[in-house]
Amino acid sequence: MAYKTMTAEEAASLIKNGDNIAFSGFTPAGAAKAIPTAIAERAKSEHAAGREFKIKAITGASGGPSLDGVLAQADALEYRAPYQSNADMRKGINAGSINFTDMHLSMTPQYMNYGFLGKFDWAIVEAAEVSENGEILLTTSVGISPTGLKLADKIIIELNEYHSPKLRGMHDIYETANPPYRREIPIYTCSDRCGTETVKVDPSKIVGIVLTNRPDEVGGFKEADAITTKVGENVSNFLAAEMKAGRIPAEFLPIQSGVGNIANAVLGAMGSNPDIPQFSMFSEVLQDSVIDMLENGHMKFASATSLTVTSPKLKEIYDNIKFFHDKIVLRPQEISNNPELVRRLGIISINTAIEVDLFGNVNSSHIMGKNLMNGIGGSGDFTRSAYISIFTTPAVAKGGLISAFVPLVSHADHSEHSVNVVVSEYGVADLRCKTPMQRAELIINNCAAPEYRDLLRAYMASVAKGHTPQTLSKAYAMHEAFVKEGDMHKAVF
Ligand code: 0RQ
Repeated sequence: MAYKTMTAEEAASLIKNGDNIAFSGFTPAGAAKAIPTAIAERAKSEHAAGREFKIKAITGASGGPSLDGVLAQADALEYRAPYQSNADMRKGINAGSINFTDMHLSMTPQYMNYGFLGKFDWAIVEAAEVSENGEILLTTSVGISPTGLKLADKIIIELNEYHSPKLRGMHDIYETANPPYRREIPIYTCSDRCGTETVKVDPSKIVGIVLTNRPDEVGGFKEADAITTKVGENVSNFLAAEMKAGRIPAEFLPIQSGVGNIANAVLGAMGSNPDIPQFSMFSEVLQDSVIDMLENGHMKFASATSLTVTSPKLKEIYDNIKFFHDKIVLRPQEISNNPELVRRLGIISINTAIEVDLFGNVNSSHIMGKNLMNGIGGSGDFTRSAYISIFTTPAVAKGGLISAFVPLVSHADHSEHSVNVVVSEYGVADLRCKTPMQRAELIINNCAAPEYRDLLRAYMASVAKGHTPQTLSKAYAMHEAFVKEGDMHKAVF
């Protein structure tokens, strides 16, 4: 091998306190694992010796437990962006010990290019192959890796033989130029390719290769329950009706779908709805259900930045790579989530809300206005430019003590101007081109849990009139009732 091989511990010993590191990974897929774990161990021993040791870590989205989990547990993070979904990391962020910026995921590579995230000392990237002339074959995600590899002073590769070199051809690496020299992205259908199979770097920047053999740490899914199944059916029936009404073309439109159990249930319901034709995905994450739908013909093509699939599903893909090669493309997140492409291709976006207010503003990221759950992720990249933007949520949380439908969101991620359709297990509120008053009525009557409808109606009856009726002193009465008495039902209007 043309490069120096080293252990993860040797690699970690090269990192300095305060270094800014771009790690591969978008969700646990393709995330660096061995080196961040060794960095966490190094941090622990430095701390034990009374020395400061923290890094700045930028990834595509969340990382796995061997990245986010270990670094948070070792108190090794000075700064983290743009998304996370790890319990220890969440604790550190909400306690104020980890500085974190919740960021639109398509913007992260741009902010790196613009210098907004500082100079990068390192790119630590998982690869399936590295050639002597510096061609890097990425694994199950692209994320920010091309940008990190380009900008970082030095590179360390985790060469993970768990992943198959058969992945070659599945990636499409393309970077936009910085303004004012930017042209349109030459992608006009979901399956178009405009880039290269590998990321090309200056080989002299690669200071070491760490050999590993580790699967992605992608968790399984809960079986769909009665509520997620109903939400999925409501979305799928709404889309079928839109097509029947001629508002979605007969060849259908590409779908973006978030992560998690509701997203899985929505795709499942779409796959079994006879009125929805074969469709394509133009999304950020491909989960197990997408692979099944490509196999059974419900889905034509899938474009994303990560293959966030369980190990058995990944094996299925590697064993049947010929079939999947012309059905999946993995792009940098700047491209997979690019608003220019979302608008051009007419993407229907489907994401999950934590809470929705009566006027259609959506909170996807915070609990009771203050504590971060995961982050906005790619939901804003797609929502703002979508052909139809949809948000799903169960009508209640915490056994009914919290209503997902509230007078005013306690944190705003997606505004009423970008949110088209809201769906719960009870039904669909189609907010398109409606007034604030009409939106409130639709959300209360169609989506809110029946046990909360009278309370929400009492709020609307009591508020000061205006284009968007609202009484600021009462707008958070339901949240306050939960915070003080543990139950939103106790709000009085
Ligand atoms: O809490 O974990 O303590 O039980 O939030 O909620 O219902 O299990 O649903 O796992 O799909 O997460 C929005 C957080 C939903 C997720 C969110 C509590 C609830 C539970 C989780 P527990 P569920 P999910 C893709 C694109 C980011 C935006 C996005 C998410 C926990 O989907 O992070 O879609 N989305 N990005 O009890 C208090 C409420 C609550 C509440 C739910 N109103 N108040 N707690 N919970 N609603 C991501 C990427 O870009 C990679």
